[in-house]
This record gives sequence, structure tokens and C-alpha cells, in this order.
Amino acid sequence: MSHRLHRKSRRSLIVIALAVCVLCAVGVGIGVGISRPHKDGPPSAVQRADFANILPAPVSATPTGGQFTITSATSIHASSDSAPALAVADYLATLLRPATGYALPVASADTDGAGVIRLVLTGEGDKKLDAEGYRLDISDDQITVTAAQPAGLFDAVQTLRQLLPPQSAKGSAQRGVVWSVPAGHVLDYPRFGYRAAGLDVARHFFGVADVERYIDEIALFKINYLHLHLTDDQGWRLAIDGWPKLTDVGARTEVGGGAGGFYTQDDYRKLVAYAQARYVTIIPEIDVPGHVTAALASYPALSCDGKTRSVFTGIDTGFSSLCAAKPTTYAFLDDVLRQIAALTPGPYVGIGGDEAQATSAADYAKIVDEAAADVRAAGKTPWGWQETATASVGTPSVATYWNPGLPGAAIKQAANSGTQLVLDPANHSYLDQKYDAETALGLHWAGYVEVQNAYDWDPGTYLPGVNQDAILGVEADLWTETVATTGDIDYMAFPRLPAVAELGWSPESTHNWSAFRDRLAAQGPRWSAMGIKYYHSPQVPWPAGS
Ligand code: NGO
Repeated sequence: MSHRLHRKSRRSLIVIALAVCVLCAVGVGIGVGISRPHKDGPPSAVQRADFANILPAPVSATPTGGQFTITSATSIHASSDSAPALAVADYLATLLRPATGYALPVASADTDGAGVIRLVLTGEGDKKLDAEGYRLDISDDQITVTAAQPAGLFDAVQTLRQLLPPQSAKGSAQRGVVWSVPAGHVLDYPRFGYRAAGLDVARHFFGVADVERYIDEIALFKINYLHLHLTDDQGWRLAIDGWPKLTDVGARTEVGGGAGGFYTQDDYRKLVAYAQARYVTIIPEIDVPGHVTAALASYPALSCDGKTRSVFTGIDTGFSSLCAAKPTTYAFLDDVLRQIAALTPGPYVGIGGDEAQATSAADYAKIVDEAAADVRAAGKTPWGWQETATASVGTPSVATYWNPGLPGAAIKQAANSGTQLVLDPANHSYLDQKYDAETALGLHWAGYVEVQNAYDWDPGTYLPGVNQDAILGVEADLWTETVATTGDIDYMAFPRLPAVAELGWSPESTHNWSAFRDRLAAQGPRWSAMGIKYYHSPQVPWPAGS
């Protein structure tokens, strides 16, 4: 990251970051600085499961008094003719059985009745529920979950989990807990259809089980895309038929010289299926034309000099490039992108395109355009970093804004000409940036990102001059130069990931830092019950002992 860490530009980026944060805070009428904890008074302890603490904040939630209690007699029923509804019912039962110790039988039946949690799929009807919305109607007798599509039922389950006592998240039977859910009505649907978490499995490799764990964590906050950064200078992490050295050579190390690793295509299919069952769509990203040392070390013919090189184990960026003049480059791109598209049920395939300082502008445009064309030929939409907006990749396409230090004209122009825009500004939503000067893990080229920085901005107005319809949604990226274990992932993602998730899901009208930090505080005991060792930000009034 030589160029990113360039002292002068880093300083100006920090100044921009601070200015943007302050402007955002003022813009939403909150008027608080970026690092002052508890400015509005002493922290309040928030422990009770109630509607005010649902995170992300729902569209509306109305308590009616009373409560539903899960007992040994409770059963879960799903609309009789819907296999996906039944699968969500099974998922809910699997979540609740360990802590409650109850059988919680699941049945495919559209029955009313006392003691029933009923999942109803309408498949149509209320337009507002659309693809991911849901209604939750909780009475003393029964819980009814209604959604137009299965994803909505799944989202409702995430809300329901937060309405139960935190001990419900434990993995073993808890004695003496009353498993009550406050009665009332929730109506909910997302602000943006794209709410992504990004995970870099190239700088440090994370195996299937670790990624599945993260999928479960992101699903808690109704995040619906997982963007996997599968290749970089430090490792190529997915087996590609016909190019065995990409993994035989290119996957055998990582930052710091560790063992690295890779996914076979079967491993990858398993991940895709695991994510799908949680209504998370994986976006695979192959990063070209820069960030390619692992590929060049595997196949020297992909570089213009044809020299033998080793896979890189440091953390600099911007020094490697595919060779635009060689036909092998295009054969390689074609094979790789076709195979990856075939493994991808979702609409997007990533082509990277960031920080290609070792590629001329003309070569950059040639390679990026070719990669985008390959993706489209495979029936998918190319997803790229904001720099791809400088190469006329055409539409449909997605460009992800990440670096406030780069000129913004090209991405704005692309967004106003049909490119869809994802907002992932590093100074707000990069989960690899340090929280403050004391944070042991992380980088800080974009400045420190405390919880309030992660939360206090509005994706809808962040880039002035951009057509609102162009905004697809938000993303929070976890780069792993310094992140090597699932514990590290948890510490960096919690509690900032929920902040970005809420920006993507909740109506703008709910945006309020004081209320948000209370909602966040209420999650602490749940995360502890799940074994998530989160960052106890001093900005958040965590309940004692959580
Ligand atoms: C940049 C860079 C990544 C780094 C990350 C570290 C993008 C899009 N490219 O973000 O390679 O890992 O910063 O924060």
C-alpha cells in the first residue's frame, strides 16, 4: 500500500475523512464529534429484549403488552406447501433447541393454535414486503411470521432471535430462563437490496468452516451478500480446472509466510450452498489486472517480463500486473471467469480493478473491459472497485466506492450512466481499520474508524450529484493483512459490521446515534452468549458483565 500510505496523501485523506464525518453528523442533525464517547450523558444499561432494541432498526415495531412464551409444548409450523418455509422453520428450531432444551417439533401445516410459531409464505400480496420484507405478529397465544418470499421469513427469524432473552443464543441447555417474547407487531423491509460484507481470504486464508461461521454472523444483521476476495498478491484461493499451478504454487502461503490454503471447487460449492440456505449470496472476486503476484508466480507467462517470481508475503500493493499484450492473459481470464461464473448462482462476479498502479491506463482499460465482457458472456454482471469506472466497462455493471482519496468524477459519471453503485467508503465501512490508536490489529491508512464513524453517514447522500436510483447499497469490507483468526475477525467486525448493516437495512428516518448505541449495547450479551469476543467500544453503554 505504498501509494496509499504515502504520508502526504494519507494526511489529506484523514483530513477529508474527518471533514466528511463531521459533515455527515451535522447533516443528520446529530451534531456530535467523531470520537467523544457518551456526550449525551451517562450510559444507560439496556438488557431487556424489547422492540426498541431490534438491530437493524425495523420500519415499524409496536408493542401491545403481554408476551408469548416458548415452552416444552411449543411447535413451529410452516405453510404446508412450501419447502423453503419449512427449511426456515427447521433453521429456527435448530437455533432454539440447544438453549431451551425443548423438542420444538416442526411441521408442514398451516395451522393456527395456541403455542404455535407459524411461518406463512404469501408469495404475493403486500407489495411492501416484496423480496425481503416480513411481518411479525406476536400475541400471548401465538407468533405469526408472514412474508411474501422465503428470504423475508429468514429475516423475521433474525428479528425474533433478538426478542428472546440473550441466553437463547447459548449452545447448551439453560435452566430457569423464561423464554418470553414481547407481544406486538413488526413490519419491516430493507432500504437497499444490496447489503454486503466483504472478506479477504487471500491475505490470510480462512477455511470453509471459518467462512461458514462468518456467514452465520453476518446473517444476524440481515446482510444478504458475502463478497469473497479470492485472489491477491499473497494467494490464489480457488482451484481452476486447467490451471493447477494457481493453487499448487499460488495458494501455498499468505501474509507473514504462513501455510495459506485454497478451496477446491467442491469446497466452494459447499460454501455457496451454506450461504444460500441463509439467504446470503456469495460474490466471488478475482482481482485483476493488479494484485496478481500469486497468479504470476504460478504462471510466469502471464507477466510481460515472463520472469519467475515468488508469491508475495508482505502487505504492499500496486506493484504487480497482468500483461495486456499477451494472448495468454485473455485465455486465462476467460477460463477463470467462466468457471467462477458457473459456480455462482448470484448475479455478480467480481473482477477487482483496484490499485493497478503497475498497469498503464490503456492496458488497464483493455484488461478490465475484456474481463467485464467475459463475465457478461457468462450471464453475470461485472462487479468492480471504483477505478473500473475509468475504463468504459459499460452496463450492466457495479462499481464499489472505497477510497475517498481518489477523484470521484468517473464513478459519479458512471453511476449517472447506468452503473450501479455500492458504497464502502474506507473511512466509515472498512472493518480492517483500527478503532483507535490502541487497537493492536488493523491498518489505519483511512484514519481510525470508531463505532460512531462506522454509523454516522448516509449512503443515500454520501456522494453528492449521484442519481439515487443508482445506489445499490452498502458494503463493509474486512481486509486481512493483520487479521489471521476467527477471533480477529470477530473483534474487527463487531460492533462495526452491525452499524453498516443498519445503514443498509433501516429507513433513514431511524438514523440516530444515541438510539443506535443503545440498540448495539443490547446486543452485547447476545454476542457473549454466542462466544463472540467483540470490541467493547467506550462509545457504547454495554451492560455490565456483557
Ligand atoms: C484497499 C486495497 C486492499 C487493501 C485494503 C486495506 C481496496 C479496494 N484495495 O482497498 O488491497 O487490503 O485497502 O485497507
